Amino acid sequence: HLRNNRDRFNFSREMLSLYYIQGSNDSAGEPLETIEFALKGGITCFQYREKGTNALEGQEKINFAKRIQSLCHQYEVPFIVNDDVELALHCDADGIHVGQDDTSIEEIYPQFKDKIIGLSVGNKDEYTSSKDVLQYVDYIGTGPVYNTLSKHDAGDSIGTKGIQQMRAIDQRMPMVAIGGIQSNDIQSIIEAGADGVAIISSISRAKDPELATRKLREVLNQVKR
Ligand code: TZP
Ligand code: MG
Repeated sequence: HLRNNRDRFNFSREMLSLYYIQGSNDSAGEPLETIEFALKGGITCFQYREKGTNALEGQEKINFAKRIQSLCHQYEVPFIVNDDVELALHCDADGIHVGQDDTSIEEIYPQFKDKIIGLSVGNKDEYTSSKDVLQYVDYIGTGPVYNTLSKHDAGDSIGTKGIQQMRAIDQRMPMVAIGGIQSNDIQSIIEAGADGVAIISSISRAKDPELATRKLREVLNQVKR
């Protein structure tokens, strides 16, 4: 079945390898510039996640999203919107990512038939309760693997054990690991069965985000060979 945005980004699990997430207030440096550094460094997917204090809203959010989107497309990287169904449709984003407490997959699926759909599934229990909708989902985000400073309500960290458990329950579902991940963690996370790593701060708050991205990418290339 064709589950892509006008054939532009045919979803593949390789897309999850180095999945970068950022909003307007996650970066040490200028937000859009930081995203461009990450794109230059070799991220394989981008998610626009606008949260926290001073989060952009309304037209400002739309304008920022569009600037990011066109940057992503210059680098041929899919642009996925977190949570905001209206924004994703308005921008004609390549996909949407929702959490367990966001708009339900049943509700969004009909509007996102030609787009990538990601769902946060943090642990075994969430997997069980999401079972019915997984048929509509292209990938799951699992974590937090480690402690994170980037999400206040992230819940208990599951470690690589948690990733392993999730992979044992479902051998096929494309899965990206998230939460406190740094380059040293990548090998064990991939060996535990994740297809890739989703990262905010170890890129966005790095002294040199492009170099940090390159290093993460190098490790992934080595480990996934
Ligand atoms: N969901 C679970 S942990 C997390 C999200 C959005 C934050 C990940 O950010 P970081 O800085 O890579 O820990
Ligand atoms: Mg959410």
